[in-house]
Amino acid sequence: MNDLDRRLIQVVPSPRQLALQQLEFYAFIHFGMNTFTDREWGDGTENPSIFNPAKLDARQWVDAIRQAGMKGLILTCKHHDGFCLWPSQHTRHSIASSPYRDGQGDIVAEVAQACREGGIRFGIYLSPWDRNQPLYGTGKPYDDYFIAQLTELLTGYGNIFSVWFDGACGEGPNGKKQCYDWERYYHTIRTLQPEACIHVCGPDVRWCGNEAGETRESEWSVVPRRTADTEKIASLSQQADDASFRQRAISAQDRDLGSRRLLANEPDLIWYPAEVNTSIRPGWFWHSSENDQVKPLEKLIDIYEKSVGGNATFLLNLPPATDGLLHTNDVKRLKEFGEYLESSYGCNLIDCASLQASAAIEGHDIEAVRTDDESCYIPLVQNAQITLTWNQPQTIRRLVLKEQLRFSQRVERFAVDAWQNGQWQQVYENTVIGHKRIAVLPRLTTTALRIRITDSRCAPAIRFIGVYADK
Ligand code: FUL
Repeated sequence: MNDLDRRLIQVVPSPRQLALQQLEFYAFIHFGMNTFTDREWGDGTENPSIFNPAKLDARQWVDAIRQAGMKGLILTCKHHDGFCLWPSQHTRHSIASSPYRDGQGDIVAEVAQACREGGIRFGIYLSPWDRNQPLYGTGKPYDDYFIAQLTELLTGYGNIFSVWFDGACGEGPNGKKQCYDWERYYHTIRTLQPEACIHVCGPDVRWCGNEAGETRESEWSVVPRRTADTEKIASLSQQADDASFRQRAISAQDRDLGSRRLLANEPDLIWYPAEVNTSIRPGWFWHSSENDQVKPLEKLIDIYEKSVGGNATFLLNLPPATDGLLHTNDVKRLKEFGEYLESSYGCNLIDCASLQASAAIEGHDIEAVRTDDESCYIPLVQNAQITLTWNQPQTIRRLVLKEQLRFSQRVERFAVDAWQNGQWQQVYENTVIGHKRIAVLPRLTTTALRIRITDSRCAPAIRFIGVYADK
């Protein structure tokens, strides 16, 4: 084992990062003042009197989310316009000043409760950029305000799995400059909700770098620590002007964040997995003009297979309409998506295959990969091969591989062969496995598949193998 590989495999996920990666697929809900003004960014001058989602039913959101196979929901409790979906004690720019439930409503509470009842994890989005709050741009007084709001959300609504910090700030060069005290924000979250992951402008989950649903082919989880500065730079205009700060950052758009070649010169490495966020429609908020622009099923499948199946998590945004409900077109698409997941991944053909590992480490049984259980895995020697054989020919379309992340990510490259016309033929090749790789194979019928780990950071540990027919 060389020194670099030894160093790389020491970087492992925290329990909260592992738990998030296992959720795989969860929803964003963008709902607020913009829903009523038909805009994407409000300027903070909106009158709360226009906010009145007459039929709001958070259970409808949660049902649609569950049907799609998602396991969590992150709500925009406050977007850039500063309007709060809960009756914050620290501003009048909130639901308490709106006609919704005669000013007695609390949408954060309604959603948190619907999530609890539906078995869906609940998370919060709280925009650091606040265009309504007069304290914004004053430094510590705004940080105090932000911490006070964060504290309300982290103490009043049960268990929180995610705090999503957006880096967006459109103040421009002549606008207000607020230098956020990130470390203080993180400390508050760690103290009040230690299991919550802090996303994007935070240390636990990184933004994939686009909002179109694209995932890198190699989405590494072990990356340089300076990658975590990227989003903060976008939001901190003062620091963005500072060349040395900028130099330390790696752009979220860079193609390579974690190859051995890049990491070899990096002194400080972190576990920082990618999240792919996109909206089911063109906008993040609901616009009646976009009711017929719900992403096609095929597009959602493609994004899912590349994100969840490419070692990232998938955060899909669903924007409720002015009546407070998800539109029927969105609900229908989510149901179709859930049915697709069920029919495509419901039956693992490994159940009727026999397994053989060319080089498992002694004392371990290859049979462990049949169980999709966090604790099971098979440690292999380097360049190992796993062969799956069936008595009857199988029509196979997808192969799922998972690594045991407790030992970091180790697979650098792997290939898949199918037994075709009396010989092995390579049908797939890729780099990262990590939490999950979904390999979409060319349509094939075969009696055997062979997985070859062709390069790895030390001996790889494979946690799960799934083989699925074409649907
Ligand atoms: C961006 C925001 O400006 C958008 O409005 C949206 O919330 C998206 C998820 O993040 O930075």
